[in-house]
Amino acid sequence: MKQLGTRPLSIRVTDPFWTKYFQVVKDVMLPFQWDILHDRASITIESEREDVNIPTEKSHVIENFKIAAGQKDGNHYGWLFQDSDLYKWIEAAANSYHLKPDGRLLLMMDQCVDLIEAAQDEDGYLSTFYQIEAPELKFRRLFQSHELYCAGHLIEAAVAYAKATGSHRLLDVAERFVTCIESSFGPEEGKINGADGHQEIELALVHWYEYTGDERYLSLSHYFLQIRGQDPDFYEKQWKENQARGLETGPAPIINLVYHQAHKPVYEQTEAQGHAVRLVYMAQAMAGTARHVGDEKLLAAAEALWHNIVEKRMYVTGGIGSTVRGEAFTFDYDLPTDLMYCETCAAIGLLNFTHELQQNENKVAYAEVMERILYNSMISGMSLDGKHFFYVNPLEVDPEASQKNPDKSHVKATRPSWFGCACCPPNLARTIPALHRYLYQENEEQNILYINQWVDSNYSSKEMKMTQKHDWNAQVSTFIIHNSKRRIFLRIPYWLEDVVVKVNGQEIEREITEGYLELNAVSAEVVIECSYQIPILKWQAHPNVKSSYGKVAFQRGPFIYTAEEADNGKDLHLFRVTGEAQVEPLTDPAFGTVTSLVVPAEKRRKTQIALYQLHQAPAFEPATLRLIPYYCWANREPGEMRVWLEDCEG
Ligand code: FUB
Ligand code: ZN
Repeated sequence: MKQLGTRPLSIRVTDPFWTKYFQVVKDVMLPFQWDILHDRASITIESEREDVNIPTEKSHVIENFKIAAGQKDGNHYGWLFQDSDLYKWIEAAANSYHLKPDGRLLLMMDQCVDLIEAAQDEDGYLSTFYQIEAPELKFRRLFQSHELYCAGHLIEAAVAYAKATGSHRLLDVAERFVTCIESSFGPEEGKINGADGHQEIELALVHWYEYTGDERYLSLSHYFLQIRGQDPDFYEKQWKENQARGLETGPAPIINLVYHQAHKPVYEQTEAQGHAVRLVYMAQAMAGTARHVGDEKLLAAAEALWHNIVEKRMYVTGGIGSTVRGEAFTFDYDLPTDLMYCETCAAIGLLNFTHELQQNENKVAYAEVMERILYNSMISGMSLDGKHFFYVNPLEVDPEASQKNPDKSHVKATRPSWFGCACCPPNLARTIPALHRYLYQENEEQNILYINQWVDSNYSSKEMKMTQKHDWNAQVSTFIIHNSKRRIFLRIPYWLEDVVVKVNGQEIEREITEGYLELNAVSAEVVIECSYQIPILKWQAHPNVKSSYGKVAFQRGPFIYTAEEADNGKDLHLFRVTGEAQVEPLTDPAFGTVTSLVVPAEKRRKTQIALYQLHQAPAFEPATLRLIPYYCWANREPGEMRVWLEDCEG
């Protein structure tokens, strides 16, 4: 492989809100997760939902690799995709290292690479479960095997590691695995003509192509997307073939094709159905592959999926997945707030899918959805100490119901340290230090730089340099642009009002077109200063959203707000909002100082004793509700939480 080397970052995030998270990832999450992967952390691993089959005894990830490498004896432990926890950890470490090189991190990553190299089979195959437990079933149980899912995470880790360190060692491992995959999959006689039950390799191949320019990876991604759902019987046929060969396959599986998005060709999938993470990973790959190969039909299908999600199936927090059954989408406007799934990985998947579409065509709607996820459904997935995580991100919690109603066993009131299925924590660790990806969008053909997110950062390219800095208390933002050869489109967030823009001290009056202000910044240094108000916004849901209709959800800046028992006492369902909210700083050891909202409300008196009584007019007492940013919830003592509040105007 030709040496491509490191990729210096052209964007540096300096924002205090986010740099605090980068620090937590580097100083806390990476070492903490490292210890867990090595089974030396004293933590309790929890089931993500009530299910005795979830492996919660240990992680065993490193052990699995050691056993596969022949360095130890033993059995595989954990999910079929346990390997992906290590790949995601490496990607997280590489992304962190890219922000700031660190000798210790490099050593830890290199140690992982040594182990992965050692575990790889001669022919390039790599999946510790199958290597240890069932070599005869390699690539023969694709509906559930996750072999290509893990290959995808290996590729993503390898690309991140190469970009950050310049070393191609892990890419070489990935290359050997992909060569093995290419020789096993394809339309040719004797090969497997189908795709993995969990999409991931497709999007990773797109990243690999973008790093190397090698079209082989793009073709393979295109192939896996094109073959998906072409033969709905593919997985069943594989199983029957195994049986015919006398292979130990276990009882006949029930294969839900919709869950795997394998019920019809991806070109025809315009509604988000099935497992949410799988869907968004697939859609991300569709958008990326389509862009590079010029497959317009594929792009149109990806766009249709995106519209269906954000217009009919996304929570106000940016979360997706309405049911625990199959961790899946359900139907339009079905957005229950207390039973939902809203997996952290699904939020990250939608972020990346949206970002992929943004690279096809910059649109303000994409920037807004990415922002909604980043500040809400994504970071709510972790506690501020970096050692506790949510898999499921609810919009309404009653801890007693979570404990005693088995249908709500997935809706946790506190963040566990780790899960039997640990997909989410390392997903957060790899995404947070990659924040810079989502801030700007270049359009070379039209010579435009879009400033999509208002995040303190420095941007530099051969066409220009710029710095953006925000003082949210003073309500002033400054963008300093040097020597721009680009046209600049500055997104004016919908959550600002009375925006006054000055260019080099001169107020300008220009129309905001489709969410952006076009700026002329050709001279040596242009200083753009924006002053504004940050109003408190209220959201209402479409009348078809039965769970939230008639209620109100608050937002200020990019943050959705929520009420917690810690500030308001119990029975949040008995409050109703009566007036306009005010901002008030709130300091708590759990989250430092944040802007809280104080909302005039009234609380229904609980005078009724009988379970049912003939209707009487309710009595209310005056009250106030204090709301905190949603991402801060569950950092204090466990209690009720509620995003959508009863509204007396509802
Ligand atoms: O199957 C691998 C990962 O585990 C999925 O992406 C998550 O939803 C979790 O089920
Ligand atoms: Zn997850």
